Amino acid sequence: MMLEPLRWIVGRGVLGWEILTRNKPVERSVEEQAIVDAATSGICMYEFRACPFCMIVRKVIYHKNLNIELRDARRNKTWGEELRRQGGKYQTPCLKITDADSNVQWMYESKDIIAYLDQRFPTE
Ligand SMILES: N[C@@H](CCC(=O)N[C@@H](CS)C(=O)NCC(=O)O)C(=O)O
Repeated sequence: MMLEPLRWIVGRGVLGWEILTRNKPVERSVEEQAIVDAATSGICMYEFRACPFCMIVRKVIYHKNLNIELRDARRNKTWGEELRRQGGKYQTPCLKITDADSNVQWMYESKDIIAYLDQRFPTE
């Protein structure tokens, strides 16, 4: 009961910090962005809005200008259950990567996720 207001306050702080400190998105031509969008179409991220680890990954996604669907696993029970059952644990951030053959990989750990995004979508 007391947890919800606290979570809300922390969440506002995290979101405010995220907006103030994130780097602006890289610019691409329409053609280049279409290629990147096609590559990210099979990727989504399970997150909690107030999670600082998620915030760090969101900043990377924003800067790299990646259209990765964000799934709030706390507010949306279906996504929460999906994460727990299919991913293996109720922890965020978690990237769900579906390849062209429909093979699914669940990637936990913010550092691993950022390394993966850096390798697939290098910037600078
Ligand atoms: N080492 C992990 C830590 C992730 C983590 O601790 N996430 C928290 C949210 S900030 C979590 O999912 N806790 C489980 C829960 O709240 O039920 C990372 O860097 O991604």
